[in-house]
Amino acid sequence: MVQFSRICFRKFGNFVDNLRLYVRGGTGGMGMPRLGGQGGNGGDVWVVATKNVTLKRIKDKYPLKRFAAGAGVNSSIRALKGEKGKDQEIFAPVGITVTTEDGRILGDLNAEGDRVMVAKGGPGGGLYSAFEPSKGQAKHIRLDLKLIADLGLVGFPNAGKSSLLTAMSNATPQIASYAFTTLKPEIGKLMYKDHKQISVADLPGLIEGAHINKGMGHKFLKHVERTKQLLFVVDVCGFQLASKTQFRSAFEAVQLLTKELELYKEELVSKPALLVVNKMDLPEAEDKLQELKEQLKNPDEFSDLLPDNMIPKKHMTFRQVVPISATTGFGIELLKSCIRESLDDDATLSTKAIHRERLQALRHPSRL
Ligand SMILES: Nc1nc2c(ncn2[C@@H]2O[C@H](COP(=O)(O)OP(=O)(O)OP(=O)(O)O)[C@@H](O)[C@H]2O)c(=O)[nH]1
Ligand SMILES: [Mg+2]
Repeated sequence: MVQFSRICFRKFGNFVDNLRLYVRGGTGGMGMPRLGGQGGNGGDVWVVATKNVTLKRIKDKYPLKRFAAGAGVNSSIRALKGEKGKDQEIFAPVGITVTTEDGRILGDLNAEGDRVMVAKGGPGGGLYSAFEPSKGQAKHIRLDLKLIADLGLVGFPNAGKSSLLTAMSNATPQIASYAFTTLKPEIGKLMYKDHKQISVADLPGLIEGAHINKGMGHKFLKHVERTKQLLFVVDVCGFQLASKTQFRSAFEAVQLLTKELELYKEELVSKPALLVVNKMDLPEAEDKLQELKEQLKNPDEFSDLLPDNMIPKKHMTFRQVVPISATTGFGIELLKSCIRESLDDDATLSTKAIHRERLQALRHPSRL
């Protein structure tokens, strides 16, 4: 098992969901004082959304991660107005946000062909600059892969997250009996009879210490941050990562997952969440489910097996606890309706809040 995870960690290194690049616009061309000639502007650098490109491919193809546009052409006797320098296009995947290094958003690439200018070329030299050209803008930018789903699956490895996604949706993630089968996020769509669709992100399993980058680490907690609600998935029989690590019951798994979220960002623990108790087809599952439910009623009483620093400050409040078996299909339809209900409830609440705000604004415009 341990060996397996090592191999997987190495493989995991292949998935890149953000990239830092250096970009520089072209320098302007020289003007010509004698004849009043204007140098060409430097070329600009663009990020362009393109099909079949991954951040990993950009990283491999351009290991220096530097992109510079061409210089503007100097003014000459044959062409008093110099030509503009060649633009540089960086082909990037659809679904990324382009930001400056300090997080200011420069633009989103949501559809193929969308483009964002990231570094402007310097103006060519001319009358107003004593014929001296300027340098192009130069900066570091970040490309950040967005993964926006309504729901994020949160669980230890092997809990059956991918099996659940397969049972509920059209997605076909890899499923296997070893830990860390899922190495990168995958989105599945839940379809409802009235054509409503809900997207669910299958995320790699978290382990104790995820917040300090153990296992898949921070990388994926960031995606949890972006989903509207959370779907905790636990194995009713508990979990053990390797023979040397401690066995954790379903209840402890819930506590540890909560702690990992809390340590990463405390607000995550307040997100609306459902708890899915999987593998109900296994022997003694029913008894274990009852035990878990009891423990969840009084979490403080049952946390004694966990080290103090792994007991969450605040417990997750689950809107529902839904027992299922991803293998036999037991409970899947019920879960789908619980998910729908939970998201619909929130949507109604936020519409009401917006209406209330507008009403307030109409009544007391001065308070705005
Ligand atoms: N008995 C039983 N086994 C299940 C059930 N759901 C999943 N499994 C098995 O549990 C193992 C792990 O399932 P996955 O769906 O890959 O688990 P995961 O949570 O996605 O795991 P990682 O991707 O490693 O985080 C596989 O061997 C599945 O066949 C279930 O309802 N009952
Ligand atoms: Mg998986």
